[in-house]
Order: sequence, then C-alpha cells, then structure tokens
Amino acid sequence: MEAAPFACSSCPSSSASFLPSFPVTARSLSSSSSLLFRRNNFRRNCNYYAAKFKSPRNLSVRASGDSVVTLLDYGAGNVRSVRNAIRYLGFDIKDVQTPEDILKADRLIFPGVGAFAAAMDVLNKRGGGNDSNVGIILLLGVYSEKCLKLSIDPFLVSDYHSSFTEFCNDTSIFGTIPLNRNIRLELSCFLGQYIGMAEALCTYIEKDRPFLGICLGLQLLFESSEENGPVNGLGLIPGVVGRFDSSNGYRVPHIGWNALQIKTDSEILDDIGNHHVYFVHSYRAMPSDVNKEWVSSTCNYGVDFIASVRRGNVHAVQFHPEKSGDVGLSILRRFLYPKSTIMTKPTEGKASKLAKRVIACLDVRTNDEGDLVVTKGDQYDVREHTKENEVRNLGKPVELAGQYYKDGADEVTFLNITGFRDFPLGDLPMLQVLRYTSENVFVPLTVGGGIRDFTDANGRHYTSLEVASEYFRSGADKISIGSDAVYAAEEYLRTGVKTGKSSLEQISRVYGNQAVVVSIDPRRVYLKNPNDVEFKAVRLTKSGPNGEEYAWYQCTLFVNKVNGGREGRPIGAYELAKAVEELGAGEILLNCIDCDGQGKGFDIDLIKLISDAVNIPVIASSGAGATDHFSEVFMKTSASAALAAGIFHRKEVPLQSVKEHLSKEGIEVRI
Ligand code: 1PR
Repeated sequence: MEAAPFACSSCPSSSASFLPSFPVTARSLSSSSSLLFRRNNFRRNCNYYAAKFKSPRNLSVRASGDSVVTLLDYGAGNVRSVRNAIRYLGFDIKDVQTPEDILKADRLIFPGVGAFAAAMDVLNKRGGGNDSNVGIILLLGVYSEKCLKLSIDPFLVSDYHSSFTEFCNDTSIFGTIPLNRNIRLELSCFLGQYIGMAEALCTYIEKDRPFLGICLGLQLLFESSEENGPVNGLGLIPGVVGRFDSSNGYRVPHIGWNALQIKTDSEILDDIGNHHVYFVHSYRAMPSDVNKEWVSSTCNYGVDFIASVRRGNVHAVQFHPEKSGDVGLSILRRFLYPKSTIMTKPTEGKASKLAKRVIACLDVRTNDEGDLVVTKGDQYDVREHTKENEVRNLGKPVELAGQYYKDGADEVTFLNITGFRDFPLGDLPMLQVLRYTSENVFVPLTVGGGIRDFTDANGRHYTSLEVASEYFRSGADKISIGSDAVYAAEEYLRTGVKTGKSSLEQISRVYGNQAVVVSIDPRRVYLKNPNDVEFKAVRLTKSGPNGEEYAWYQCTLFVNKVNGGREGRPIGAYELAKAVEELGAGEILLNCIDCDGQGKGFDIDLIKLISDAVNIPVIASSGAGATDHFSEVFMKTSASAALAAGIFHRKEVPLQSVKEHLSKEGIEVRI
C-alpha cells in the first residue's frame, strides 16, 4: 500500500499546521530499520501532539438543541419516512457525518435498512483520516493517555492499519487478555472522531444515551447475523439473528401488521399492546435466557421472535414505527418526549396475530392536458367511451393517498401505468407525488411502473437500480416491477441461469427482497383440455364462455412501439410467480385483466393457484366490488392482502366498512 501523507481531511485539529516536519506515515514507521528513529521522534513529538490533539470530549460543544434528533442514515434505503415522521412530530434532524456526531448526540435514531453485512461494513469504516492516520492517532492516543495504564509498548501499535475494534482485539498487542470494554470506551472517547461508527455507537449505547434502533437498527445490536454470513454485529446484546423458517407454512418475508406481546415496562410501547404494528423483514432475533433482560416485547410469526428491546434509555424495535400509522407515531412521540405527560392514548385495539392487509391502489398517468391524475381502467382500458375519448380522471394522487391513509388503508400503491413509455427519472411529477405523500402518510408506500434500464434522449444510460434508488429516496418503501420481471423470468426459465443482472435481482440484492414486488398482469386463456398447453392450467370454478372447464393465465406486458399494445407472452402466471420468487421477489401483486374494474369479485381460481405455489406473500388484486369479495378472497385462498382501486375511488364502498366487515367475519385486520 502506498504511504499516505499524515493529514486528516475531516479533522481540523490534525491539519497540516501541526504536522511533523518529517514525512511520517504509519508505513514509514513500521519498518524495523526505523525503530530507533520512531522511538526518538515519537517521544520528541508526543508532547507536541498531546498539546495539539485535544480529546473531542474536551472540545465537545452540544451540537444539538432540545428539538434536534441525530439520525444515522447510511444511505441504504428509504429513511425519508423516518425523517418525515420526526419532522411531523416537531423535531429537526441532524445527520451523522462522523462518529463524533454520534458521541455528541442528545438523542439518536438508527433506522437500519438493507442488508446486515453492508450496514456493518459502513459502521466499521473509520471516521476521519485514512489507514495510516488511524495508526498514528491510535498510537498517540494510546501513548499519551493510556499506555501506562495498559502497559502497552506504543511502538507495537505504531503501524496499526486496521479498525479500532480490530486494534482492541489484537492479541499480539494485548496478549490473551482482551482489552477491557471500559478501557475501550475511554480510548474511543479519547480518540473521538478517529474511531469508526461502530465503536461510537457502542460507546453511545453503553453510556445509556437515548437511542432508538429500527428494524436492522435492532438486529445490528446482536452478536451476529446469518444473513449472507455469519457476519459479526455490534455484540451489545447476546444472540444471533437468523432467518425465518418458511418450511412451516409461514411466508417469508414477514410483511404486514402484527401484534406485540409486551414483556416488560417498555415506556415507548405503553398503551399499544393491543394494536398492530408494521413489520417487514426476513431475519429475526430470538428471545432466550441470555438476552431476556433486554427483551421488552415479542411477536409471533410461527415462532416468538424479539419485537423490541429496551435497557434504560436504549430502545430498538424490529417493526417500523414510522410506517405504523398513528400507533407508530405515538411510539416515536414517547421516545422523543420521554417526560411528557400529554400523551394521547390510542384507542383500544384487538390485535392478536398477523392481520390481512387492505391496500388502496392508485393507477397514475398523465392525462391529455399533461396533468398527473389517478385513473382507473375497465380491463385496463382507462379512456372514457365518449367522443373525446379522454383519460378517466378520478382525482389527484397526493390527496387521494392522504384520504385513504386516514380511512385506514394498510398500504398505498401507486402504479405509473404509462411507465413503459415515461422515463421515471424524467417523470418528475411522479417522484414529487411520492415525496409529498410520504410527508403525511405513515403506512408503507409501493410504487411501480417503468422500473428498468433506460437510456434518455441525451444518450445517458440509467440502470433499473438507479431508477429504483430514486423511488426509494423519494419515499417508496417497496418498488413494483412488471414488464421487466416478465423478461427476466422468461430468460431464467430458458437458460436456467440466474445472471444477477436483471432489475429484480439487482434491486433485491441491494435493498433486500422485502422491498421488491413483482406485479403480474395475466389474462385467462380458456382450454377444453389442460394438456393443450405447456403451462400450468387450473380447473375453473365457473366454466368459460364455450363451456371450457380449464384455463391457463397468460402473462402480458405493454409494448411501446407503433401499433403497440398489451402483448401476450409465452409464460404463465404460475411459471412467472415461481421464477420471480427464485430470482428475489419478496411479494407478488397479482392482477387479473379479465376482472379489472368489473366489480364482480377477485379471480379466486387464479389467486389460489399462485398463493399456493409460492412462499412469499401474495396481494390479490382486480375485481373487488363489495365487502363480501374481500372476505371471500381471504377465506378461499392464502392471499396475505387484497388490493382494490375502483370501489374506493368511486366511493362505492368505504375502506373502513371493508375492515369492519372482515373483522365481523372473524378475519383479523388492523382497525
Ligand atoms: O410494466 O414495470 O412498467 O409496470 C406497469 C404497471 O402498471 C404494472 O404494475 C401494471 O399492472 C400497471 N398497468 C399497466 N397498464 C395498466 C392499465 O390499467 N392500463 N394498471 C395498469 C394495472 C391494475 C391494478 C388495478 C387493480 C384493481 N392496474 O392496479 O388497480 O386491477 O382495480 P379494481 O379494484 O378497480 O378492479 P411496468
């Protein structure tokens, strides 16, 4: 490795003004021939450095006021909702730039998103300086403050290039006795901005400073995770984070609104025991004797897993309070205003298990005047059958989404139905819709349409991952892929090879499969004999127009070319669903062109076929016209959620009456 100059870009106190006159680097110090040089120069310069290098503890100025939350966002997914919720509750946000920001925080929220290993990589990165600087600074810190106490020969650590944690664990320096946690903390405080985020986080938590970890922000506190691992975590709570077992009939990821069993006085969870909160994850930590002091609530999903932990001022939750509606906001409020007595008590709930979800869907497109409107098709035809043939306009996207949130929608889905021709990153109004909606809507938002590779008019190429990232940054929790998933599944079935290059694979690798929905748009093709096609056919509950007893469900997509239109593809919904599950989809949004906008009920044959075929959650879509249709789909199939559009837009059936009806029928829903 090339020797780096001894200068730290992020730290004014280590600026060139007090650099030694000799070109010292950790590497230059490491050669054995320079030992004498090192000793003499090190000792000569040490007092000088000690005088210049002040502990951040001494320098520390309270950066944050009473109404500031420090947010640890390492850019791996959608934390816009957390930001929006914090602002909604009257707080400003200070972003963590350096580990020192963590140490100085008054209250810290860590909304971990993405994969465990990627998050630990970021946390383990050092704060300021580079490899060489860290070695030198550690050396100075150890020498000037701790050497006598630790009896360390500072020269043994002079070229220490690795992270602070590795340094502390190095038995060649500290012998077989591991460096005591208290001394580590003192050292890390002393070294302040030169330590990694991980060490700063451990220090902050061990000092019992107000902390709230969310989702991955809870998992990272444990010793390790099996996610692409084992991967070491922060090690503050005993236990290993493992994957849910889907072999016992439970769909993985665990997505949806589930109930908590409160174990101890958790303070931030007061009064919410009987309400549902929103989970979305495939990995979980398990309660055991070794961590029971931490566990404040559990949740059941085939097994009892840890839903929240609490010790003193340190809290972490596996669910998403920022996506759990009013109940979630009340949890955040209790964390932000711990002493406040003016808590509004949420109404009494009846949560006992994972609820079936009711989703409001907004098909969005630009009308002929250029305005972005919510529209709705009949079997995908969104134009009025009038002389003008205009696009059906059912309202404004942000307003309608806000209304459905108030009405109790468990999720809101936006489908940019002309995404096949509008480039989403050029289609800024759609991004604006997401941004504005996420300011006031605290349930999960899904967005679909146009997620694929794209080359714009200037020849600049964008990957589907870039498109998805922009959607996530704008407030989406999940993205939905239609056409591109059909192409990916076809290729996978043809070659048997997962290339890792499809949008589906790339996005789920980076954001996790729980963030990737595949939207399927099949239409019924009637058959006299199920063996007439190579695709999976079903026996119909109601025979076809010519007495056909079978049908297969042909996938379709929109082709954007002259005389283009919806094109049937040589792949069935069954084959597609199984292929995209293998490629990394976390959920399936199952439409049906024949039923869309008809109000005659969901296609139960299709939904049963697909929901029995895959282990990921299936959202039943198309055809809802009455409350009975929702109970029917949940009683006759294993769908996890039901989505509707027309009946809500036309105000034929209020969302709340769907929920009340389901509840009366004994189907658990979030009320
Ligand atoms: O292919 O990745 O660009 O995604 C395009 C997305 O747009 C796909 O998810 C596709 O389903 C959707 N889409 C494309 N054209 C239309 C259309 O209507 N012309 N909408 C369309 C699909 C179906 C549902 C609808 C339900 C419920 N709409 O979203 O909301 O059928 O309706 P209902 O309750 O009124 O029966 P890509």
